[in-house]
Amino acid sequence: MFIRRFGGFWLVLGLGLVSILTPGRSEAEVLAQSTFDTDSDGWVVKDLAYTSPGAPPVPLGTFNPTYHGTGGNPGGYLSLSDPTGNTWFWNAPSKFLGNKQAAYGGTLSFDLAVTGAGTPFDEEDVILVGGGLTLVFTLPARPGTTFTSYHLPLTEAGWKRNTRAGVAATPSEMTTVLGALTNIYIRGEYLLSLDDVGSIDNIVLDAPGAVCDIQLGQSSFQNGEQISIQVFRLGNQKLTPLAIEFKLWLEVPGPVAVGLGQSGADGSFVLPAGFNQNFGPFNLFAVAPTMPRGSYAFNCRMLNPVTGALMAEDINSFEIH
Ligand SMILES: [Ca+2]
Ligand SMILES: [Ca+2]
Repeated sequence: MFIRRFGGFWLVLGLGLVSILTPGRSEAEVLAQSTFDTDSDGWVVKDLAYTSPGAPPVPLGTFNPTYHGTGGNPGGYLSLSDPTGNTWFWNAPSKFLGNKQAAYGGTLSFDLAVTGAGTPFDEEDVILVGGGLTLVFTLPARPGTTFTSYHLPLTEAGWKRNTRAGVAATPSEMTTVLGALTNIYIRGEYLLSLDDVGSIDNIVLDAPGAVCDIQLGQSSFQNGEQISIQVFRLGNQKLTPLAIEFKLWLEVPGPVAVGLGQSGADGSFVLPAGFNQNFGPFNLFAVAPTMPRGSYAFNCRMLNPVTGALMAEDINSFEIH
């Protein structure tokens, strides 16, 4: 039944129905987030030991990052120029800490960018400390020079004890850490040189819920290039089936957005418990000379079909030059 519904959704995608929608940011299921709209939101940088931060890490120094009001993904973001020969990490403020057991089964998301000419090096990428335990996670790929989005599962999957070569974490260890979080460290430095700059935006700690995750292959496109969608993930992290109303749309230069698909307003679009599928990669369309130049966005949103409450959203801006 789900597959049939999803097939119907793609049929709608092909028809290209037009509607007007205004994007916003999701607050649903969010336990804590920093999007840096006005300031650094309490984030600081901690220098940890190179080549091993320790378990738990012992910070060697504290630095205040630079706040930028524009140039983020979108809006404001933070950056830091490599200050020392140690390895520096973003250090979460108190609203991300304490008892966050509700995040078990959910997601820790953030966007990172790194510039510089040095040789990349490996170290623990994300470190959770709490309840007498240290759990670490290795990112699937290093950040690029433009913002790269990461979505880490807050189950035991992929997490190790103490070091990135450590034993696999257990479910009870993850719930223990999440129940008494004292630190979340996210590595900001990936290059051995001292010319590197790391940036961060959109840190979000989510309780389990609906997932729509879109990731584009690049952020700007020219004539003849395909708008490539690398990741198009739909999911339900809950332990029970979840009815959603799904919307997919394209923002184009000008006031009118193009609806590409919607499904489930009648409650008939149900994601099975634990559903997690990436329908990408695929190409959205090729850039033609007749298309308006400017800012576009390819976006998805999931709503509660009864109340209309926002359950998940992903806004992905790109430019056509
Ligand atoms: Ca931002
Ligand atoms: Ca460096």
